[in-house]
Amino acid sequence: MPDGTSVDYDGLIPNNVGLNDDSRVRKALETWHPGYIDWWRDMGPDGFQEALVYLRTAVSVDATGWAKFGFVRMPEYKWGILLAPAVEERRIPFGRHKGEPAWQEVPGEYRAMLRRLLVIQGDTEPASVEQQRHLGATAPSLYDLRNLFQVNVEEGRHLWAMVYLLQKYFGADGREEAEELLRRRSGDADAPRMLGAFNEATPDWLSFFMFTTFTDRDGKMQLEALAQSGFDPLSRTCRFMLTEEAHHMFVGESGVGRIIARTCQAMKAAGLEDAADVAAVRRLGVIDLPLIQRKINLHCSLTLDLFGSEISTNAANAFNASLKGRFREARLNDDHVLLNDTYPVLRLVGGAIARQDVPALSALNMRLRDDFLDDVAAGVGRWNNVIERSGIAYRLHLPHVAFNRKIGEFAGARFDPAGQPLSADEWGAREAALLPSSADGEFLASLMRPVQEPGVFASWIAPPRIGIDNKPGDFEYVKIHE
Ligand code: BYC
Ligand code: FE
Ligand code: FE
Repeated sequence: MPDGTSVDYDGLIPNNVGLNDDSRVRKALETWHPGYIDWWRDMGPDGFQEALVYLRTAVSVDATGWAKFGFVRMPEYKWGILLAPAVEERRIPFGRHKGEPAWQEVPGEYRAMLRRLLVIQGDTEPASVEQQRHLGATAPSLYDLRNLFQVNVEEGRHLWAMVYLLQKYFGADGREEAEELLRRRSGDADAPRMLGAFNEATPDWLSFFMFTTFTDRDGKMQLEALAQSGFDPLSRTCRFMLTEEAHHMFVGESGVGRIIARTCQAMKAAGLEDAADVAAVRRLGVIDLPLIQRKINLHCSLTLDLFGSEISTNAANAFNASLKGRFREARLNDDHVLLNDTYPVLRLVGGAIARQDVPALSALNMRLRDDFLDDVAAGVGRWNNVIERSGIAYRLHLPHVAFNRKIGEFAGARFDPAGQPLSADEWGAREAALLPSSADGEFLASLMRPVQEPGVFASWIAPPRIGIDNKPGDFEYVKIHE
């Protein structure tokens, strides 16, 4: 039996799940592999398949030193199946089965529910790669290009993680789902990805950094909730995915932070104090702060939709079944069963926003969304610190949860980012100031020019403080023409 930490790195599929001794699953995965590589070549980073990229690859699940860095052509990346080490005698931490030994097999009565969770999780991973596939052509530096590709190959690995669970534990159904995961396409009219935000375009690098700040952070929260699962293989898979996820959020948050820093620096150098003087700021070749606010409004509201409805029996059932827990379940001070608890939720009552206490089990999507908002608010606070240190009077805000929603209580209702109701006319008059407009898109497109000289950065973004893997500022992170 594999001990859960030693990784077999020599075969086609690096793994610490003992694939060598499991010929059924190994064959299923080896059969799936060529289709995955075809998908990666068709739908992965456009134009850079032959480039040598300085990537980290997971080679161990040891908390210290789990990755190694080196130049790799992306189609040759070693996508491995890696589970975090087993916790000995692990017991289920929540729900109806709280206290029972964690399951090593899927309980029959929960097959359908678990399969659905795995498929939805798996679907988002390749979707994000598809959404980001054209960004390489306009990367503001080789450093950023490399970070994009790092995120992309790891999202590819996250797809492998879910496909492994489907193939290992769901037989023929799992194999079919694994094929479907390669068939659906982000934004496709006939076979779209499953969740709304994963069918949106990622047209420019500000969008990419916002996506990795907000939407990858939904990934973090959902993985944290699934890492609690009574189904131990899922718990271990998600725990290891979370170590990679931290970098995705770093890419996003530091990317936006560097854009803000550059804007403030250029404004100061030009003696420009008024952030609202957008035309003057844009003439400096940097991105105005009000546009950054509009991108926050868009990406935050799209991401809030990913948490599902405020009141959800799906979420209650998944928790009751001990399949999907809460953020940091073990640190919460309650009975972890929640049959007698309530939780406050914002609802739409007679056109107005009202706070209501509802049964806690039905409000689990909200609870996770609240934890998400706390987490992301800290990031926005760090962006505001950058602005404040520059001496420019401007603050960025998260939009109200009722703003621009397509799922749940506030779907289709009109509220401004402060949570004030708007008439249809008022919305029409203010929309261009609240969400990115086509003129914003054209301006951003005009800035998106590739910079491929080592150590050089586009006009609109500051260099990072330190390099990846402590490399010097002029390190050639991507060798495009090798
Ligand atoms: N779009 O009971 P409700 C990541 C459907 S991101 C379309 O409120 P539930 C990543 C819903 O399916 C993390 N449909 O929802 C990030 C249901 O349909 P049925 C991904 C939606 O089930 C960046 C109906 O509406 N992982 O990893 O409680 C880069 C009623 O819904 C949407 C997960 O999401 C939507 N937004 O909650 C790469 C974890 N929302 O059943 C990767 C697994 C709801 O009536 N998924 N619907 O046909 C889940 O836990 C849940 O499925 C959700 C939805 C939280 C997504
Ligand atoms: Fe992921
Ligand atoms: Fe991610």
